[in-house]
Amino acid sequence: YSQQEGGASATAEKTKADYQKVYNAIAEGLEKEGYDDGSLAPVVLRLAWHSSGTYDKDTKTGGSNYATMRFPAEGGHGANAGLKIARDYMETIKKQFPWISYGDLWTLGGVVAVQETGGPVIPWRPGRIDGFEVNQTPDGRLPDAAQGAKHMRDIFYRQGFNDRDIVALCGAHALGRCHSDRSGYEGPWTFSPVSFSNSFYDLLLNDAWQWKKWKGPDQYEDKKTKSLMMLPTDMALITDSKFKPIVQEYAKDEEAFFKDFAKAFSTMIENGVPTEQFKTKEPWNMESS
Ligand code: ZEM
Repeated sequence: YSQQEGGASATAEKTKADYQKVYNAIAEGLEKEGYDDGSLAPVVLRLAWHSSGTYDKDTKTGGSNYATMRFPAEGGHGANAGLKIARDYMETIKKQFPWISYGDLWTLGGVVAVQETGGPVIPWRPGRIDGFEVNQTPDGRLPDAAQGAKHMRDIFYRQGFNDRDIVALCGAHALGRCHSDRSGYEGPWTFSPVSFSNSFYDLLLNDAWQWKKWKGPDQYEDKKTKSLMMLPTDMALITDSKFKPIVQEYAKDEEAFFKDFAKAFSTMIENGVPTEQFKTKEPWNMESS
């Protein structure tokens, strides 16, 4: 790739300013008229999460290090349906900055998506390397929305998270929507799906929810407008007696949610990356545009 920008200096040490340029390029292209709610931010965030959430702390496999969703087997896992849209968008950024690894690119995309939709600053640093097909993780490491609290704990404890982290991370459902042609589920969680806020918790607690009557998978709809949705796993956050008080706290205190989300998500996108691979000792706060 010697003709490309960065080609001549492909081996030179990159600085925070170089990564800020990548951040800015990702941010610039997120808006997309006619696509969903007008932004690629939600699906780009979902790519960062699904590329990181495969981590297993016991075997130290999975996680964002090797970006193995590039390969057909992992890319084809049911949970990853629809994420090609985000990977294709990221490929346009990779063309401009060929020196960045896919793992760094995709996790930085998650940071951009959160920050540019009004969420907290997510500490991030580079150092992930591109892996091989042999590094792919087996299917089944990501959560199944049809299940409940026990399954959520199984999946997130495996990644080293606790109950508070689980509740905070699930608040990302303030962003985006479900697509019947991807997961089978349908609809957004909030009235402002391109704005990162604590409104997921507020709606979950304070709206009345009922089972949606339809041919699709079991999901909830709000009684009042029937335009919002909750997954069975979302509902488990208020039926489980340990999760519920945390939902109540975040519904009242957006600052507490932002702080806890930033910490948990920053950890999630570093899981599985050997410490010595990171190019800086401390993560950076990238500037929002
Ligand atoms: Zn989600 N998520 N997620 N999630 N997610 C969907 C969409 C999005 C679960 C889940 O099954 C689903 C986290 C946790 C969990 C986002 C971010 C994060 C969809 C809809 C499903 C079914 C996919 C579709 O049809 O397009 C389950 C079961 C979870 C935990 C128990 C965590 C953690 C996230 C980030 C930190 C985002 C942003 C979306 C919206 C994607 C889009 O395209 O709009």
